[in-house]
Formats: sequence, C-alpha cells, structure tokens
Amino acid sequence: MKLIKIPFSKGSLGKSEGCFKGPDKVTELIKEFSFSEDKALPIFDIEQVNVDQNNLSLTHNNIFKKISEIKNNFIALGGDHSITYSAFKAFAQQFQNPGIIVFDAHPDLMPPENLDHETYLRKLIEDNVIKKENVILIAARNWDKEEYKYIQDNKIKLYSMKNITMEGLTNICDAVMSVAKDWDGLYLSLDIDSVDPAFAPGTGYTEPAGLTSREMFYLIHRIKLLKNLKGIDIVEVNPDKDINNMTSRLAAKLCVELY
Ligand SMILES: [Mn+2]
Repeated sequence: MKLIKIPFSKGSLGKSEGCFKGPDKVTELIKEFSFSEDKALPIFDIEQVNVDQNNLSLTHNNIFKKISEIKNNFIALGGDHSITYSAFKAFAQQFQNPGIIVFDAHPDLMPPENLDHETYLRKLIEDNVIKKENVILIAARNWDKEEYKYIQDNKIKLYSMKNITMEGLTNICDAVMSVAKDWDGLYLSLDIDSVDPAFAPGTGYTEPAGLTSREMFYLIHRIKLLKNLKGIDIVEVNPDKDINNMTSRLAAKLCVELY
C-alpha cells in the first residue's frame, strides 16, 4: 500500500500550523508496530507531495496530480483537512458513484468562499465532485449554526456522538455500511479530532466527548471489510500540540490497522 505524505497546514486558518509535521512523525512511529491486530505485517511504499505553504492552489494541484497517478490503495497523511478536497477530487475521477465516510468532530460544511479545513466538504458538494447523498459524517459533536442549517436543508447523513451513544455503536456502524457498500468507490477520511482529546490531544481543536480510541478501531476494522474501500486519508495530527507522541502514535496505528 502507498503512504502519501502531504505536509500542508496552510488550510488550517492559522489554527494548527504544526500539522505539517504530522506525516513525518506518523511515518516514523509506524516502524514501532511489527504487526497489525490481524497479524498482518504492514509494508508501505512512501511518497510525498510537494507542498508550498504559501501557495494553496499550487499545493492542491500537486495533490490532485499525485492521487490521479496513484488512483487507489493509498493512505494520504495530512496536513490539515483541506487536503481531502483535492485528494478526493482526484480519487473520484475513476468512479461513477463515489462516496465518502468522514470521521470528524466538526462537519466542515461552512460556506466555501475559500478552500480551507472548515469548508472543503461543502466545496466538494457544491463543485459537484460528490453527491450530497454520498456523504456520511461520523462522530460530529460541535457545529456552527450555518452548518447545522446546511445539514438539515440538504439531509446530510450525520451520526453525531450523541446518536452513537444513544443508538449504539454497532447499530450505527451497520447503518453506515449498508449505505456505503453500494458506492463504487469508497473514500475514508479520518480527522483525528473525531477521537476524544483524552486519546488524541495533538490536534487543532480539542473537542470533548469524542470516540474512544477503541471505538474508532471497532468502526475502522468493520469499514475495512467493505471491498469498495479504495482511498483513505488521516488528517489534523499536530505533533506540536501532542503529549508523548500519543496522537501521532494513534495515527500510526490507524495506518497499520487499515493496511
Ligand atoms: Mn475536519
């Protein structure tokens, strides 16, 4: 599997500059795992996208080119969540009916005047890269009024942390998988802030009451069983805000378990 480092953090609106350090740190920590929990030996081919922190459009062109070449069977390591815009756009070209499952504390559905880590998902929808029906949000627990209205008006499928604990993790996972299995290309985007800051403090926004790390692994171990899962990214890991590398190590384990 390819591991694609995308050390870009200028889409974070100045709120998480250090996440450009995420890909190197996570890649280094992957080496500390010999096997996945399924006893697989993870072997990654590592590539890097050229980024220019002062040039968002050039960087996004480079992300688009790189993912267009690689097409599938990759994990892209951000960087901030804006990278998902061009990564998904390149990924989507090869499918008739692509879809995305996003783990995130926030919906990232702010009005997209600019491309950044709060708007990328709405921009994908408004630019007709993805059908709004083919978006599933998991672990959201804080949103802006405008995002909430957009979610209601457009019937975006959102499984909040409250839904997850009230209805049960297994039931939510069943519901997500029964929709996602019908897409011809499934992309999984993991914002590390979907996990509770108790487990993942090294990120821009520490939103309380998120997934435990084990709940995250339950969900990804099951989602990984879907044969149409072809592209993955892990974003918003900020080593500058981390404690004892615990967030970077969690992201490294995510790579290992998704291998
Ligand atoms: Mn996000």
